[in-house]
Amino acid sequence: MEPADPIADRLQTLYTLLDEAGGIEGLAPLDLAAERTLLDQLRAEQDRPLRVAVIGEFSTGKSTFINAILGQDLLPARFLPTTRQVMRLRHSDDPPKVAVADDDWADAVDTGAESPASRPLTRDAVRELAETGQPLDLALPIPAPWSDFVIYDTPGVNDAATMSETVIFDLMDEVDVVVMMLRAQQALTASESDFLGHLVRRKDLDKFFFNINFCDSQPPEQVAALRAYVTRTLGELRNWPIRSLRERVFTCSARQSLDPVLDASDGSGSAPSNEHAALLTAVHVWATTRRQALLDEGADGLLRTVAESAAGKLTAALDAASDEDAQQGRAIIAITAAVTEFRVAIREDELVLQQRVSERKATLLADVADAFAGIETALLTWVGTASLDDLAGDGPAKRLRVAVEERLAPLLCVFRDDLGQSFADLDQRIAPVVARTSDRLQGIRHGLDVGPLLAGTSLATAGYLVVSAALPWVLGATGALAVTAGLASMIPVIGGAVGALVGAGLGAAATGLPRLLTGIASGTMGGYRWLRDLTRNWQEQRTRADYEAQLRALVEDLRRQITTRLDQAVDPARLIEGALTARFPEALLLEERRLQVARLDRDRLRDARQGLADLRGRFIAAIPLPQRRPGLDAPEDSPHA
Ligand SMILES: Nc1nc2c(ncn2[C@@H]2O[C@H](COP(=O)(O)OP(=O)(O)O)[C@@H](O)[C@H]2O)c(=O)[nH]1
Ligand SMILES: [Mg+2]
Repeated sequence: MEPADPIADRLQTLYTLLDEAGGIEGLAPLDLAAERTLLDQLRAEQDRPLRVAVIGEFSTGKSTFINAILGQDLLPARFLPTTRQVMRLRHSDDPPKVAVADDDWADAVDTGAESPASRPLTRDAVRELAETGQPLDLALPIPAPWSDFVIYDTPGVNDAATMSETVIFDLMDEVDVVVMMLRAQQALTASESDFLGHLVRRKDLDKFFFNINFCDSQPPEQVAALRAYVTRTLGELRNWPIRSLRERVFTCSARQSLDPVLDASDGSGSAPSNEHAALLTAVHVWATTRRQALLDEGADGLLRTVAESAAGKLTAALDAASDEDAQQGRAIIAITAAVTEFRVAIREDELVLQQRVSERKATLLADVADAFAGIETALLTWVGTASLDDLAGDGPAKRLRVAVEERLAPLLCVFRDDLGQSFADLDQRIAPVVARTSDRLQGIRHGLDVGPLLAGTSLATAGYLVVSAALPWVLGATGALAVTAGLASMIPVIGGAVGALVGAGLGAAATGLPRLLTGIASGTMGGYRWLRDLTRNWQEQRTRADYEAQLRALVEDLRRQITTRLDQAVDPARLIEGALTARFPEALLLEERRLQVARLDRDRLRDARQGLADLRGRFIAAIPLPQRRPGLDAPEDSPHA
């Protein structure tokens, strides 16, 4: 026993597989839109309501028959040909509505789409809209089991004015089952036979049921005879086996079926006739069974097509992935070989170029070193000889800059930017040196820093003056004391001599004092001047020397900076790369391609391949037919698995 809805299950499986196949990581998405469309069609076909068309010549009771199914006197039913267009009736739990249908009305029925111009369903509304002659779409509650059906009421097949034959002929193809109404009074008229003759040649009569209407107006034996006649005639017409035709020909009065229902709604009627119920059941069962059989049969083929086609695409993708993988591998080898070959080919050029660049660079660096030596000499010479005023201004900075520019610019015109940066650094660094030196030189120019020396000298002079002034007086006093003592000790000769000496000393002291004082004063002034000049010269020299040292350091710094920049800028490898690129652009392309290939994630590619192989196996397993093509039996057969 099969599961309840095998088609739905298989549909779901295939939808899931298609989803998985569409998004395998690491691989370009598979285009499975066509497969999905097929599944959608199958699902739509499975879900769509069955269709039954009621046909026959006018006034055979078609509308009445449908009204009996609906259980209400809804469709206009008269002896005049009232139904001039096809009317579709479909089940809806919403408030009943009627609308003029668009051209693509079959679609509107399948999707249940509402026409924007729909109106509440009343007999008057139907009558009114019927005047347009356009197909009408009626949505209303249809009693079970007919709620599964879309029911088509049609104009009479012999109603030439409406061109209804064409319409009905087309409709015949679209519906699942047809109920053809015949009239008991004139069953199988000439025109009906003609019509059926057409159908026999062109249409599938298997879906036809016949009802001999108006049987209420005939005695029962006549009804039985009529039925036998119709069955026999139809059998001859189409070579239908009479036995199966018996199950297709009914004798039910539409009027008699409808009236009791209508009456029943008043509470006074009875249920429709057995014959009516038998016809409806036969139509319903046959249509349902037949549709299921067609679906099963078609679904098998369709699901198989989808599964095989998807598996085929997966296989192709699998092959493509393997191919791509192999291709990338080959590309890597080829590119590596090409690059190597290319490098070998240009090796000589490269060496020559490298040699040339290195030589030029060495020359350049030597020239720069010379230039700097010249700059330094010129600058230091100038600092050694310049006046203090010149030194204290911004002369040194200017001179340095001018010297550097004069000597280096012609050498380094190519590296003007690098040079500019070095000069900017230089300006920044020389500024504080110049400022500091200037301050010190200003100090030397305006005053000597000899205060302590002067004070010491003054003190010594004063001491000397005091001592030199006091000495004669001390000597004199000593002489006087000696005279006094000599006189007193009676050594008059000695005393006299001493006294005379003292007296002479005193006299000499008295006369020499002014000259002594003048001599001391001029000696002190001379000493001061000598000391001052000595100190000033010494300080100036020291500052100049310091200045020179700093300038020398600056120049050296600049030299080092420029040399370094030069060294970096004149990089043989870079220059060679540039030159090679210009000469051999394909080398660059090859390198780029090689990088691209190297970036390919091999692992992801392998995972994706594995995923594809698994999925392909499951697709094949989902193919519903038991016998499978040998090549598709199992994923292990895959040469890539
Ligand atoms: N006596 C009788 N009258 C019927 C029967 N079926 C339909 N009629 C009447 O026949 C007329 C035409 O019916 P209608 O349904 O309009 O036929 P249509 O043109 O085929 O749709 C209406 O007046 C119906 O009442 C029936 O079985 N017995
Ligand atoms: Mg009608």
